[in-house]
Amino acid sequence: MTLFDLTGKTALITGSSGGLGYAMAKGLAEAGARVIVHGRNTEKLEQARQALAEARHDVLVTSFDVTDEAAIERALADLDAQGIDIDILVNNAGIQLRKPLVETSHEEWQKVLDTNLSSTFLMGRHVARRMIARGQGGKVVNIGSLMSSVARPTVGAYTAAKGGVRLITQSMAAEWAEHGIQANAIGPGYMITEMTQPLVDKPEFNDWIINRTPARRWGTPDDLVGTVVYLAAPASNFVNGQIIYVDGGLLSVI
Ligand code: GCO
Ligand code: CA
Repeated sequence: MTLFDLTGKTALITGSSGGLGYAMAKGLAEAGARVIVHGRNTEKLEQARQALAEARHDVLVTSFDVTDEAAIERALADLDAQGIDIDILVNNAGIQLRKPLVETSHEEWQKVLDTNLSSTFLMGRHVARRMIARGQGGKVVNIGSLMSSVARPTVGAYTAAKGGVRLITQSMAAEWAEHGIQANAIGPGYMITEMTQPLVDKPEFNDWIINRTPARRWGTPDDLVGTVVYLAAPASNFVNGQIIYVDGGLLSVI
């Protein structure tokens, strides 16, 4: 088994019918994993499945609300019934809300925290219980953000949630490392996706990113592939509770 070979492993990536999630699913498949693509939009999900199947990858799909624990349990029970074990869980599903805190309603706050943070707890809880029972270890990769450690105006709920992703990752490491499970996080910088396209289209924001990022460019979803394969592979078997920022150097330079 080479350090980066995922052959024989099954990876479930939440929110993977497009954007960062799809790029990570494709990268994990290219490293040999069977991938379970997840999303709520069945049309986008089918397109993702077809694209991966045409590239001759072993791909399955599943669709459920990551904030609905009963739906999660049903989806995982369905995989159990097919004898499918999840070896690698990538908690990627998330939403953004760009609004000043003083204008953010409690409902809006709750939805962002549920989708971006509670989902990671719920998926982690139900998958780790299976990994621990199976006794073969496993990998959990939680997708945080630059906002797991720094803030900017108007993304307060998202930032609080992504800060929580960083610390729930450390909590997972604290409790699950002894079971051979490595739980780590990735903190994507400013990557071009549907979520950030409105920012790319704003000349003043785009200029700020180019000048503020040492690499002088936006990231692309493919910039995450190497890091997610590393954290899903034997190469990271003694790495736990870490967050790796894939941000072109932005966080390291004032
Ligand atoms: C924003 C962006 C960021 C990025 C990403 C950066 O409005 O500032 O949406 O939050 O999405 O999370 O790491
Ligand atoms: Ca297996």
